[in-house]
Amino acid sequence: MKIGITCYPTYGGSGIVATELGQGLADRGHDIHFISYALPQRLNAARANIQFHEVAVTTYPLFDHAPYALALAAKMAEVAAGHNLDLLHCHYAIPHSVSAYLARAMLLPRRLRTVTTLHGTDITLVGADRSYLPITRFSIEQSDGVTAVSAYLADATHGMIGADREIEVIPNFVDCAAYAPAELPALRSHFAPGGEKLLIHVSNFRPVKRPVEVVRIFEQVAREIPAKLLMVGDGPERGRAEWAAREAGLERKVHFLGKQDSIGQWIGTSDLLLLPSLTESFGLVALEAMACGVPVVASRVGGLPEVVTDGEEGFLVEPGDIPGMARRALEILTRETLAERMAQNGRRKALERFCAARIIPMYEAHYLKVLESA
Ligand code: GMT
Repeated sequence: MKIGITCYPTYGGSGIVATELGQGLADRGHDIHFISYALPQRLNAARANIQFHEVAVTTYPLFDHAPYALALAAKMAEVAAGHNLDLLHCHYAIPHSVSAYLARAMLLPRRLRTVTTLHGTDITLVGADRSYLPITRFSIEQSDGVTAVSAYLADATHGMIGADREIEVIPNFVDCAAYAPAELPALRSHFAPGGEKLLIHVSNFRPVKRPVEVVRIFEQVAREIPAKLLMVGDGPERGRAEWAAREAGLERKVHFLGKQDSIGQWIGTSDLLLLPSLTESFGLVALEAMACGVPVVASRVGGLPEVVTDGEEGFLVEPGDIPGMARRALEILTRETLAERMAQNGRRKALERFCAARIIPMYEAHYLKVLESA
């Protein structure tokens, strides 16, 4: 198949999933065309059957806001016609699927198919600003195929736009070879020279990720046992989280590392992942930790219970319950057999249910279904 993929190319789960999907599909012989305003962050392998098409947005004194959705639609139509694409796969309804709808209309009577994958913020964005509801509903209804990364998100979408639209749940996945139990001794000895336990948080530091709570949870853990915290990523709440660490006198124990590559190596070197988010449609980083054999303490919200089973690969705690999360973290960090069992459970579950090799064929089957439909 010849497939166009549009995603947000930045640091975030949806861009990672879209990029890994494109690379996996290319490995399986498909021609992949990424269409976006920047090269997706994890697009790393040179392959003859992967191309990138940059969307340049013209600025003009009349425009207060550059019309990205229109520039994207024009580029989608150009690439689809020039490379004879079978379908466009959009990660996020807003604005990508609206652009794909326009591109498809521009190319009529040729029938270009469109698939939309919902990652979550499409729906929370609508929740926060109802003026987006009609266009979000429209773009989802008009897509030839729609997938969601968790049953929770599919249900939430049905709750918002009505139950008629078929939404296939295709969970996120992980490269089980790149994310595997392995620790980097140089990292471990640098950050935990005295044998301290290493906790890690990885996110884009949006308010929904609750990075300040991560620091507060760690503060309670570090009162009981020797421990260090690695904060990986960057975003709007980083300053507040750094301030919270300083205020608590933890500046020598909490390391803010900013955006990093090779996330699997950072996670694999750690003893526990903290993810106290207010909501997560899936929580890709929890899956990455499980694949690395690292237990997770996360909020019991959204799609996270579809990834982490409480008591099996980690613990789920009510969002905002800082003492509860600290207690669960301490339980794992002080009971070696429990930690080992959770590590093994996580790796096994990732291998059995969430490896790329298992999930990518589900997208292929979805595409075929869409192409065969009238
Ligand atoms: O959570 C974010 O801020 C980033 C966002 C994204 O665009 O990557 O994440 C969403 O999509 C991920 C990939 O499907 C999911 O793993 C995250 O749970 C989801 N974030 C939220 O629902 C808050």
